[in-house]
Amino acid sequence: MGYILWVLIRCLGLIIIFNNGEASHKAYMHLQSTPAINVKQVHRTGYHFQPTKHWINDPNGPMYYNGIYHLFYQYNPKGAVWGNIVWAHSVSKDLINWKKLDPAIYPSKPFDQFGCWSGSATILPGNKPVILYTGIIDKNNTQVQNYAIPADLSDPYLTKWIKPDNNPLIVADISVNKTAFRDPTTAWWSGDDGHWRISIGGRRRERGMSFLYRSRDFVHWIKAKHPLHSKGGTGNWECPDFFPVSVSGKNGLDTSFVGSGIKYVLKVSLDVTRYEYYTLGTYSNEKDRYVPDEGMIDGWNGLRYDYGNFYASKSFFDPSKNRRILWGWANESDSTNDDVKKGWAGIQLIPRTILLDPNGKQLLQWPIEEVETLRGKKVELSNRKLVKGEKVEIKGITAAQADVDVVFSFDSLDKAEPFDSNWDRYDAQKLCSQKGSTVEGGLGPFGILTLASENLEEYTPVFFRVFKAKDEHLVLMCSDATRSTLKEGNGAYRPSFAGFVDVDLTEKKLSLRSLIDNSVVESFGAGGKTCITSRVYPTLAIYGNAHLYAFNNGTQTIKIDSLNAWSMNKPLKMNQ
Ligand SMILES: *[C@@H]1O[C@H](CO)[C@@H](O)[C@H](O)[C@H]1NC(C)=O
Ligand SMILES: *[C@@H]1O[C@H](CO)[C@@H](O)[C@H](O)[C@H]1NC(C)=O
Ligand SMILES: *[C@@H]1O[C@H](CO)[C@@H](O)[C@H](O)[C@H]1NC(C)=O
Ligand SMILES: *[C@H]1O[C@@H](CO)[C@H](O)[C@@H](O)[C@@H]1NC(C)=O
Repeated sequence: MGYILWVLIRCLGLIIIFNNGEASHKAYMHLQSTPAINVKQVHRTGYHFQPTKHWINDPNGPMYYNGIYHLFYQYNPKGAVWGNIVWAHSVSKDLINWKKLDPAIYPSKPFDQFGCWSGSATILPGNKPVILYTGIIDKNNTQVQNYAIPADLSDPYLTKWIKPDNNPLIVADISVNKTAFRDPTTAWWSGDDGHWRISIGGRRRERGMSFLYRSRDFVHWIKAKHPLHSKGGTGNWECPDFFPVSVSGKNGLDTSFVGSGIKYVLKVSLDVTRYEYYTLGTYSNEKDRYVPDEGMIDGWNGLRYDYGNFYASKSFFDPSKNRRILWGWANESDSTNDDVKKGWAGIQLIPRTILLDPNGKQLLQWPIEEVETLRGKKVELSNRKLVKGEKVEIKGITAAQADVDVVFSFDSLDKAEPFDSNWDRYDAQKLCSQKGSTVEGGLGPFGILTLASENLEEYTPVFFRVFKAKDEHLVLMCSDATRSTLKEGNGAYRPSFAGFVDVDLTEKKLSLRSLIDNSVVESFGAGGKTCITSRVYPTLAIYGNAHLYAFNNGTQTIKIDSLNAWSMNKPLKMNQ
């Protein structure tokens, strides 16, 4: 069962790929313990969560406990590539200002000596937090599930964590592939039968799977006969997240909530595509099975949290504001070589609140309200027409670090381009690569140009384009990194990320909000129905030389109903 499957020689030297060549994390052995010599500041974010240096990936065990938000995350303390992973730990009172603590969990025991991978937190009755995480126990990448508890519940920051000796709690039985058995969820409590449940990601051959385990005491766990859910042909499932959403309410729900008027969300991170997919469905306590709603697409044509750089996300319930908050990780889009030179790689995206769309068919995500406290200088624009080929500069704010919220309107849908029936309805990204911002259209492309240089040598457009299909209009939303940088880069990763927006066009309006932060553009279309995150590395459009425009390249005149844009401040304390 060798885990070293491919050994490639590249310009960087030896690269070893885990997991049968599926993406996961490439291990650049010789760079794993090469500390950053100097940390390059350009392209570092101003208001996103980032440690001062080195590699980060998955957010882990987010929770709110006694007035403090905790964020743990996968971190390499020794270098800017994946490796030496520990659970780094930061705390905050407002989800904006962060204080860095010592790593909470790191390899030290037989049940985790080869790695402390992702997991979740649960607050047990009596207000007792517990973390479940995946431990790697040997060189063959064998995965087990462990728990850790705070050493001192009276320490407001829960600085120290203990890994009791009765670990591991769960080892793979014979039916489970033990090298694809990881990322336990927050536990939920079913109410009637007195059992806790958790789910763990994995696979059975090419069938992606979310295993289900039950326990009465949180120590003895028994695998349920059936997984919570599975789907053939989707490959390994990582980082499952399972939680209820309210059908009509405006509040988030605790993971253990039991009652009527709810739907469930099952999200999985597909290792094969490196995107996250979710379905909405029902879950019954008695059967202990999750069933996606009729019409939900289960697999990589399905709904995504984000159509760009967003992976391994995890949500938690925040009882202080009765909301469910989602944390997601964005990796870099530059090369490993660049990451080593920068001395850092990976950011956590701005936390998002999650609610069910009133249409019941998808989720809505929106940046947490706290991010608005960072808004500084504001500029506004309203009732501004944009004819074909026109663009207007949004001046007076720091365009490299900004929050932009705009509502576009148009008088008619008549000029929407026909949607060719040969196009793949599910490959929005391909369509966006053919119908980019420079390709004249009818209704659209219109939107904003972020991180743009003065003469548009570089820019990352975020825009809509409306098509007329047989009996409906299709709204394409793109965040296109193709022209984001002048930097040479054969084969560099500069995707034209895109998704369709399931929005009612009766009012002939489309809204767009983008959080722009030096090397990241996080965009929310139509109030958070479709979200796209891009990582980009401009060479000219940096700091004070970045510009922001609104544009229209379609024959249909567009109106900016309202546009509000703010310079964004840095938090006073970011994880120093
Ligand atoms: C790892 O796998 C190899 C090949 O199957 C086996 O010979 C070896 O004993 C395993 N090592 C451990 C520590 O499990
Ligand atoms: C077990 O999982 C690993 C990692 O995803 C994969 O490489 C291997 O092929 C799987 N084994 C089987 C029998 O499916
Ligand atoms: C609009 O289209 C023209 C002509 O193709 C192109 O030169 C211009 O760059 C486009 N604008 C944007 C923002 O892409
Ligand atoms: C982020 O980096 C790009 C470029 O290297 C890869 O193509 C993506 O697969 C990767 N995404 C994740 C989630 O690892």
